Amino acid sequence: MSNNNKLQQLIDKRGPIKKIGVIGMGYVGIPAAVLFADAPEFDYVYGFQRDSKSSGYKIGMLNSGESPLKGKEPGLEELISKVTGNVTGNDGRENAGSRRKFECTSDFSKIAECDAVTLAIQTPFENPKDLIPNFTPLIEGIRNVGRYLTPGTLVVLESTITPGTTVGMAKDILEEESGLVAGEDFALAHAPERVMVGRLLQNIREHDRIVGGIDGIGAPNDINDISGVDSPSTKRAVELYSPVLTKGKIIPMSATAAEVTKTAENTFRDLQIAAANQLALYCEAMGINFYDVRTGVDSLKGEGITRAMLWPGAGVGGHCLTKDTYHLERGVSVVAAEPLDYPEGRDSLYVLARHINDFMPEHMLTLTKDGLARVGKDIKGAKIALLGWAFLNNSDDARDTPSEVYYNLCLKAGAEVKVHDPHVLNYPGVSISKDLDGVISGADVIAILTGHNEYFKLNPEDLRKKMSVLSNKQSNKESGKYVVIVDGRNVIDPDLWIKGGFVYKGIGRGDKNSHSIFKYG
Ligand code: SAJ
Repeated sequence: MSNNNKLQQLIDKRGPIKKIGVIGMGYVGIPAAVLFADAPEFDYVYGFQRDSKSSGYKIGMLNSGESPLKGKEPGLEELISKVTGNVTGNDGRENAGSRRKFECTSDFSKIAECDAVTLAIQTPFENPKDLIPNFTPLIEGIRNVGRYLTPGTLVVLESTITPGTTVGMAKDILEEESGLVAGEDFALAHAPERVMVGRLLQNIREHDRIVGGIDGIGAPNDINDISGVDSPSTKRAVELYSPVLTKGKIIPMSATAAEVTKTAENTFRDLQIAAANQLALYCEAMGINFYDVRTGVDSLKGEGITRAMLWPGAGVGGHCLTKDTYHLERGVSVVAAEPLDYPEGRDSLYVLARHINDFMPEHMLTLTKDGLARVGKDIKGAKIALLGWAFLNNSDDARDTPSEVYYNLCLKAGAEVKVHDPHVLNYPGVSISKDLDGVISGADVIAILTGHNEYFKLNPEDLRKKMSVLSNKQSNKESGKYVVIVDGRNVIDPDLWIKGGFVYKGIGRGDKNSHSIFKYG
């Protein structure tokens, strides 16, 4: 009997998936678990969470129907409440409205009861320079699964991982801990998450879902070797994810192809942003308006013709684009099925894109210094109002924010910096104010790092009144009374501010960055 049949027989004997385990109660695991629990096809879901000092609190919160996730997540709290049986029925009796189908627990031995187990544990890079991801938390999760793994169970990795991890490290650990053989005794797949904070449930339901199982077991390149796309592992993973999709479709492939898909989709987004950033720097150097060029390029339409030019800005932050390129780069050496054929001695295009995006906060400092020089000031001792700490517009997420890079560069250059952000409540080592007037008053420079809606309402006259800058008709010499405004997110109208007596600098605005300084007041 070929090994593929053995696994298929085990799965058939076990019958349809009824009990599911989700490891890692974070912004990926929680919505995934409650969506599984809400699907009528499944009977019960365990959410596994270590009872650690930092996140053990989630267990009690989830079991009482509350979401431990910050920020607005439409429908999530209601769904948690429903699947934990905390919704009272219309006759007011407790639990009359819903029965418990989800339970958060730190008892990992319950994995033995599960037909399918998914792992959604973060894999950050300690330091992108050496491309070594910190897999420690993920490895601990995989070990826990291996310890309680039973024949016929499906294991799925949802975390973003270096290509080659599922068929490599994960398979090895699971086999070592369980004594079972992947693809023969248990099914193994990768189904990368594609969720974005603020729309977790919607993303899982509506995005297409990449599902990649390991190949069916056979001798390498054996004609009986069922490639991942239709191996028993992939088929079982398709059974797991299909019930939670509404608009989304399942896209089956091999486990390694799924890992490359996830890392490549973010690598390509980072590349597109870098292409826009480089063109913006060129436009500044050539004294033209990047946004005119973008409109022009974008006008080239037609079947199969697209340029999809993205937007230049003060930098690229967040947990996805800043690291997934390095996962992909590392994957090429980890998987190494064939020698890589690539232009000798040339940097990877993708890593170069990362360097260009990481350069943008430095460019913001250059614009700041150039603006101050126009009013006869030096960065040393200058007072800078930094507007926007979050890495994303109208978000409180500050992970890997470019604002921090700019902030540290300004401090290092001897400036004083005050930070404003309407959404980010706190950040280690940085005081963030909600008082925009307070942050701006007395500033020599206003630097816009994030495109929060609030900043689009700024106007020069209003600001001038608020600032302690003399507004009487003094001589128009370029003296300290002029204030510099540096726009890192194309938020303000340059002409309005230049006429309002500000010294303007903007990313991509080569047409305005050397404007004549107007008398004001
Ligand atoms: N950014 C630019 N120019 C752009 C777009 C973004 O400078 O044209 C900057 C943003 O300011 C931010 C960073 O890039 O600092 C990342 O922005 P993002 O819109 O890519 O947001 P993320 O990091 O949350 O990316 C997520 C990713 N989703 C998942 O990994 C599931 C990404 O694949 C999505 O494409 C992206 O959301 C999205 O489209 O919203």
